[in-house]
Amino acid sequence: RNSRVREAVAQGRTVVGAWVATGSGYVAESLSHAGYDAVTIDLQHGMFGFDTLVPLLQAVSAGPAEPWVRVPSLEAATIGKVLDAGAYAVIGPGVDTPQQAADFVAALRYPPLGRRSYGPARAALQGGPDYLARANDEVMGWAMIESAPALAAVREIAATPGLYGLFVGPNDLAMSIGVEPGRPTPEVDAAWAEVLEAAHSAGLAAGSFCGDAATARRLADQGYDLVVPMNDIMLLRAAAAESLAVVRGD
Ligand code: 3PY
Ligand code: MG
Repeated sequence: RNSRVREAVAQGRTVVGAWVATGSGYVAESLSHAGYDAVTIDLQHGMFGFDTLVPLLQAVSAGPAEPWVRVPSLEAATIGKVLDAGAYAVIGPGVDTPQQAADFVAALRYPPLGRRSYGPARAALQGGPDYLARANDEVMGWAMIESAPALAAVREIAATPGLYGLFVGPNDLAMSIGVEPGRPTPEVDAAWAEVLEAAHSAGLAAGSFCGDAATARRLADQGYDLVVPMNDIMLLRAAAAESLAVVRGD
């Protein structure tokens, strides 16, 4: 089937993503049913290995959200494998140079546009009999902008043919530019504005991970097309802290 997220972004709606770091199929399934547009399985910082990926994608596909994956690195073999496993979008961490962006896109696309190897496996089950014909146009590649060099090259990275969007990793970005991660700072605010501008002037979508819902709301109001307010364990911890505070009254 076609990507509904692509259609929503094309219509100017901000899409909201969930993010799975726990490796629990039950959590992935529940988040898919919770109203998010996409659920990203995080193979970079998630507490599970590659063999858990397929059941997690199946769990997401049991609900209405689109199954996405953040890969652990920009290695082409892993990117090809998560696409074969059925990811509609791949979020590539640490895209710091235009060359890395070009290699990332090449890994996402079949020849003649790229170097993805044939073997669509689960992707063809989900995508249908015309998957091969549509894959190069449908698969979304999000390049993560999360370092000072990436920020310095953001316009050249945004000019990469075939890239779908830029996705900010605010924590790595904060550390790279020398400010404390995990809380809003003027430096990261300025970077968010810069990435948004670079993405939109190149015709790309702009997305970001966010440490809390209020930040996600703020970025959506600024024009971000995709916001991811927290991962599953952050949501659970926040709800646990809130519950304990009510119960204990402290
Ligand atoms: C970051 O903030 O660096 C991220 O990669 C978000 O997951
Ligand atoms: Mg990061």
